[in-house]
Amino acid sequence: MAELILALDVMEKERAVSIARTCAPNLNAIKIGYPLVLSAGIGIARDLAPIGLPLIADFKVADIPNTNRLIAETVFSSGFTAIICHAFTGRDAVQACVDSAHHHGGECYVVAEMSHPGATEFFHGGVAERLAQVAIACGADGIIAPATRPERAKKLRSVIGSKKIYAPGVGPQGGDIRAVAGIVDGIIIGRAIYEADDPAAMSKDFARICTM
Ligand code: NUP
Repeated sequence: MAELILALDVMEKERAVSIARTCAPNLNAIKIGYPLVLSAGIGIARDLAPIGLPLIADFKVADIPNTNRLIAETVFSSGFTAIICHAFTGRDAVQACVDSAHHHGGECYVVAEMSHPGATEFFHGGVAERLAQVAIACGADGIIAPATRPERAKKLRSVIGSKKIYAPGVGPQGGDIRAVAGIVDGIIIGRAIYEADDPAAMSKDFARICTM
């Protein structure tokens, strides 16, 4: 059984809140990234808070430890409950995000391998496995692995054990939810839900598959 996480990459605040509200009964969390935060402001976390779902800040934080810490502090004091960071920056930089997250009672997820086709240019030859190991060494709560490559999610499962795997890439990126739902802990879905004629009905369908 996997969680369903809505990737809310909608640019208008009112539309974002409305879609989140209507899909909420079928969701386990909402993921917000640069598109919505840059257009609506970081206060979007407070606008979405009444819905009562965990809010994941997908900022793929990738800076020096002090800057990562400053970003993470802002994320958590703005009302988010989890943050996503990169790990190619090294263990100290990831640790800054994990420490800040845990200090605030939140979670930190580390990108192990990305879902788009170009990701294989650098994420190959054991790189993702090493990034997943950094996540474990830092005490992160889980990793991001591609729903577009279920065999890779499976391989990364063998590296991270019972830590969580959240997987984006279902729908327009080509991933099939049925192929990954049994492997990962959460499926991240954006366009296939928020661009649907009926986002609530579509999220309900995905949620049903997640629980099968
Ligand atoms: O490897 C990744 N792939 C990916 O698509 C890591 C991500 N964080 N994402 C995000 O997941 C991406 O930025 C978007 O917010 C969401 C997928 O959206 P969609 O393809 O379902 O619309």
